[in-house]
Amino acid sequence: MSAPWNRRVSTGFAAAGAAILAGTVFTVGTAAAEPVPEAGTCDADHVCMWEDAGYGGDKWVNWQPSGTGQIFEIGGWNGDNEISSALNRTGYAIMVYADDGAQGDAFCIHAYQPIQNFQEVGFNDEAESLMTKSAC
Ligand SMILES: [Ca+2]
Ligand SMILES: [Ca+2]
Repeated sequence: MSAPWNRRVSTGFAAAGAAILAGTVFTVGTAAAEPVPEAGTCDADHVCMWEDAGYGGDKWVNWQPSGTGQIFEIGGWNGDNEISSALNRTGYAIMVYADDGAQGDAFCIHAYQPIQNFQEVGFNDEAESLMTKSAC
């Protein structure tokens, strides 16, 4: 699920989300947006998450953690409550939380486990933050 303004955020107006909602879309564009990686691929030692099942749509998470207990904050306008698939190419377990700051309901992805569709594990469009652990 993705609102139309999310598409625009992904293509160059990341810092202008509030302005987009306020209706002044194309006058505030000073922030450089990061390039959107190709959907469906994930580099070794990275955790990647997408808005659609089957590793499709916008890729909102592309994280290379370096230890346990590290938190990745999914962006409020860039992925919160949208994640529907994940590839964990790290040796860490990845706790996926329903709230910011590694809070709320959680689901644990094992090391190197792919989640093709979060609907199948009851956590679709829920993720707002992540944390590495040594094991589930
Ligand atoms: Ca989704
Ligand atoms: Ca978040």
